[in-house]
Amino acid sequence: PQSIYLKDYRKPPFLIDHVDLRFELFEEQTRVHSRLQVRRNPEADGAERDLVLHGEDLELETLTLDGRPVEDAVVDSESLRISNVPDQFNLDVVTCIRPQENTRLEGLYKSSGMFCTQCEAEGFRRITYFLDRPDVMACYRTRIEADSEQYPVLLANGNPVDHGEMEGGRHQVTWEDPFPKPSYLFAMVAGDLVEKRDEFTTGSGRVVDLRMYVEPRNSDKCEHALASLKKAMQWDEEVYGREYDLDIFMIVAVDDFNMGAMENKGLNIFNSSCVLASPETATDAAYERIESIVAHEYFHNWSGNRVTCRDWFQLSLKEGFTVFRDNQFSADMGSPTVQRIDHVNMLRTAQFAEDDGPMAHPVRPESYIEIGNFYTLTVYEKGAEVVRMIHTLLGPDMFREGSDLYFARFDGRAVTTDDFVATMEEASGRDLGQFRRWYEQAGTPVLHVSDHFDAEKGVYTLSIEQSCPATPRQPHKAPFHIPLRMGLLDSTGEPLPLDDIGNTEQVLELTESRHSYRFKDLKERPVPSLLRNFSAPVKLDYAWSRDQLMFLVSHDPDGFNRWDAGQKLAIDVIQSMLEGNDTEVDERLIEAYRNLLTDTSLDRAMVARMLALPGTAYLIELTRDADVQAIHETRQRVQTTVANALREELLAVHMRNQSSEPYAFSAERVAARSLANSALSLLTLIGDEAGKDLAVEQFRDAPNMTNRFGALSALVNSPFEKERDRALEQFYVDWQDDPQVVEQWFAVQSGSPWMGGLKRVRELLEHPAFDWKNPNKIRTVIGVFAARNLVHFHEPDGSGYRFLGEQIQRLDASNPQIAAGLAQPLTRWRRYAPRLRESMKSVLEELLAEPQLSKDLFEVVSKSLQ
Ligand code: B3K
Ligand code: ZN
Repeated sequence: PQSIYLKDYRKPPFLIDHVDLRFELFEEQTRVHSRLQVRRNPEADGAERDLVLHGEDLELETLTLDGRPVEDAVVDSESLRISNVPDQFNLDVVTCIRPQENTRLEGLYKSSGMFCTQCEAEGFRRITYFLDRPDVMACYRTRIEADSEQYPVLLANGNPVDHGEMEGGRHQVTWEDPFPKPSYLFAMVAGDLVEKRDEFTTGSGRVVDLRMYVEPRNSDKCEHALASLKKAMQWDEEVYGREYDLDIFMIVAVDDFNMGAMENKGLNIFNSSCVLASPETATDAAYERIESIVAHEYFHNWSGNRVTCRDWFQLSLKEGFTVFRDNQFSADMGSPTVQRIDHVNMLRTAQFAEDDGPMAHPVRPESYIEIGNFYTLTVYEKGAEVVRMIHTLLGPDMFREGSDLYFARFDGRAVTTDDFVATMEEASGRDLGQFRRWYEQAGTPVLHVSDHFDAEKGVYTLSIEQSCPATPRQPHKAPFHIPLRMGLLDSTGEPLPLDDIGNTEQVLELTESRHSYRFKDLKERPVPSLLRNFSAPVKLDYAWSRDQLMFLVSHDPDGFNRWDAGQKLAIDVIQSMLEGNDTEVDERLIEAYRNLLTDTSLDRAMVARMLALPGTAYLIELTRDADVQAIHETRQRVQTTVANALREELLAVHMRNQSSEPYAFSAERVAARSLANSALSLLTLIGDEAGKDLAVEQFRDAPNMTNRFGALSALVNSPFEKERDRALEQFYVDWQDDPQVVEQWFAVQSGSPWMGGLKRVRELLEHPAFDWKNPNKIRTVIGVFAARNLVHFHEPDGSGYRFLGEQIQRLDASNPQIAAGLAQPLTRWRRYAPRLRESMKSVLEELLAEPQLSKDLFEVVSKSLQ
């Protein structure tokens, strides 16, 4: 397979202004008629005589140019070439495809009896021949013909403009999308679906029809998504001045979907698990996920659809910006601090790992073999952090001016991350020249901080040095432009003024390898509070004492840093036990937790976050030659020691946070449920009998899925085997007909270190509810095992790795995108203790030796062995 390079980008030699599609849907095959209005691109870099269209797995039936059959077209497995075409012409193409056999779930495919599409990034070429690249934007008219009874609902982008009965019990609906769009935003759906309606009145007074389409059995699971959508529409008007543009906005839920959701113009398609919810079937976590994904896809209407990407190297232009927007939205809907904590926790655990591994790449990658492999945490999450830093450097008002200018100037165009940054510069007058390195250089920068207090002069000096490790093809890094938000506290916890005006917080802008900052007129040595609210995606290295951390846990005015100080304290305790420097758990940690549990004035959502020890995956990420078993055991020991010491407090917290009110998805209630469930799981973890009884009772009487699943999860992660098995059995009996709930049931088992590891996971693969064609089932059994059940996945005999290798190999033939995604945990092999490392590597080598590897898997495996 060949690499594609950003430096080779050329403007498209031809443009397509209009696309007229007609789909004849049948059970054995689908015929696609396409008429393209093509013209030579006046801005193209060179004059191409031939038109080359993308196309994969298509059967070409007829091809005519301006009404005349084309005889000498050359077709290969990836393209169609027509030589010596005129400057402007109509091309009619008829192709035949087989959606019912499409297991890759790219292009047009079938999922539980309905037809649906997924075209990003390069799926449209599996439907018909096309210039399938985002800088070719066209207006689409789509006519769908199908059996009236089996497929009463026929949807595509835009507005419906015609419909009618046809012969043979068939019907047609025709849709027109007035906005030019790249082919990756094309969508169509045909099925027997129920429609849920709502509406939203925009700021300018237009009434938008909101419609959600689901299978009849899911008709009571739409309310939350529709409510989230309306909140998102309102928010985008208020915060970004962005109004919706079409008369209809549609959401469709499908069970078989490779990722979370897709922002097709006017017709968003969602993975059922990211959109369907009712209090009985979905946990609070699912409610939160749905709210943010619905918003994310909606926000793409401007950041992605109206203004799109020139080429796939610019993916973060739409994804980084849209993740930043959905993070801001979630912060506004609930607690900003809690939202930030959850997000940074994920970023530090998973994106930092990616940035430190063989697949590390810049936010704007320079090359790829398969673009499907670049929908990464770096492009999405680090990309969002980069936009957040621009927001921090410019301030909210300038940032808004910049985004207004960006949307106005580039509306209807396909642009680059550089266009985005240049617009921000222009609006603010700030120079972001050096800042652009965040898009170009991979790797997580490290800040080494040291300090000095001159008691006589009352001067405190902070010295900060930045560096960034080498990453593939980038041995040397130039300094980044890093905004470091900080403050200083005196010994009573009061914030100290940092300048003459009396500001107690500052954003230091680091641009050089070394800086030192002096703070004057201090009576005593201050305690520094650094990188507040995680103002940059960097690792911060400063030798905190445990007393300083304890102090920050209770005094830092920055909520994020209070949480982070607690995490650092716990990490220090766990690490020094691991290294043999400490034999017992530091009493201070237990006291910190005791305060959290007894102080009822604290925000409960925060307390739940603070109670959680740093995850095993994050601890691994902080360790060279990681010995997973030792890390897991030590963490577990700290956890059980704390829980044993605080048994009474945990029982009291569980009791205090019960409610008899009907389910409400409010920040307040979510926080109470999350705290009660955290307390319960700590109690069952230590084998506490009272905790067990509470869990059994909560499982039995739970009025909603959050409580029920919380109890199930507490039992599954405990020594109470009998109660656990009973609960698991009951849960399945109750919910076997609901795929989203069964997925939860799979995940709680495959992710639990208590459930017999690989043996159990193999049993789940044999379970009647498991389905090799359904990505959610694959992810919740195989993916969750490898990502969360770390002691068993990293079994020293290598059995976990071999298991994963087998499944990846099996899946590569049917769904390469999913197979390549599952291989991620293996790519981190260099991080582990020698014995683990060697067996991970040999699994990768075996995969690489396979003769029929997909492009997707080849790229991941070969790059991780380099
Ligand atoms: N843009 C899609 C992701 C498409 C992934 C293609 N492999 C969803 C999103 O980010 O909103
Ligand atoms: Zn997105």
